[in-house]
Amino acid sequence: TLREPRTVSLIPCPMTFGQPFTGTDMGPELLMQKGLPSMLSNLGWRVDRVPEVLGKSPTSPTSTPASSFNAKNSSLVGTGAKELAKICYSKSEEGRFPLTLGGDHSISLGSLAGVLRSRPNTGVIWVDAHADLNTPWISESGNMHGMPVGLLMEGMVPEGKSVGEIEGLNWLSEDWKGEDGWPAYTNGEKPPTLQPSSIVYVGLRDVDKEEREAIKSLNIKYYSMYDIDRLGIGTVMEKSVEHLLKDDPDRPLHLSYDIDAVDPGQAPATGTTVRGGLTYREAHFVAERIANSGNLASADLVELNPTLSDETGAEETVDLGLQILTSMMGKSII
Ligand code: HAR
Ligand code: MN
Ligand code: MN
Ligand code: MN
Repeated sequence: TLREPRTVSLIPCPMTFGQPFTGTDMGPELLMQKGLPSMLSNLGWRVDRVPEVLGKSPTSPTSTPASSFNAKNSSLVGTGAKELAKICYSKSEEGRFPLTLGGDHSISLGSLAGVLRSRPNTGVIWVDAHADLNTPWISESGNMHGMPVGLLMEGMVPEGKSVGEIEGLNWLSEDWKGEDGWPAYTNGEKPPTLQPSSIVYVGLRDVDKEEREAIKSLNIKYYSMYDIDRLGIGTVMEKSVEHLLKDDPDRPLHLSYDIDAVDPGQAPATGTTVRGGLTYREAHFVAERIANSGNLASADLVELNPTLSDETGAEETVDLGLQILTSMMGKSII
């Protein structure tokens, strides 16, 4: 899937509108300041630095237009996701590795849609305390960082409804007219979707009732913290890779890494901490094992929010984010 020389497109996407807090917009800049581009070139990647996808510091989420759907700030989230989708689509088409730095997790609606349009057989590893499988029809909070998987997943939209009718998401509607960078769906092409069999969850421990029912009824593969305790992270990752690659060993993989998957002791600077998460080593191992598959072709790191902990906690969380990124991009211990 990736072309030589192997090139990573670094895409800063400082979205905050998918959740209630400001501060998630600081993630990309901190990761860049701490040297991410040179770390990646030291690992042998050519680094293509993409300009920030959203404009400067967004205004307060509370000052934005209300959505008639149960999807807060959906125009802003949807428009940002569309811009990100365009970039991830074109970079994928060029054979590059789109690496998106969040921002809250709503941006993965855009990165995944873009990658899936170019590489429809992509398999997804979703590392998160949460399933992010909500839709406006089932969400309790209306926060769109809890919806990126649900909005793309085949079988999650109720009969007679469609994602394309949500404000900001018309670019995912079948009759989208097309614009620069995101053309209309013609010649039988459908808007990008994800099959339930094409995703594996790792690290779940806070799942809403309707999400749980959907995981069971759609038979989505998951390894919760219970499974990690029972099997160990080694077995969990073997099984995860096997699930995604068994029918097509060359399939491209997308890793969506929500820093809140990690235990709050190691990653306190994030908006929705849940105790009992991945240890420091488990957090690395997940990324290392996916890197070792040789199939990783795109990724996101999301939900860093340095304003939500003390200074030491913020620094430790950003440093861990950098470690996870370099691990997924091929850094090994020896
Ligand atoms: N499931 C809850 C909701 O939809 C909480 C989602 C929290 N999401 C994130 N992303 N931090 O994983 O509101
Ligand atoms: Mn998430
Ligand atoms: Mn989460
Ligand atoms: Mn909950």
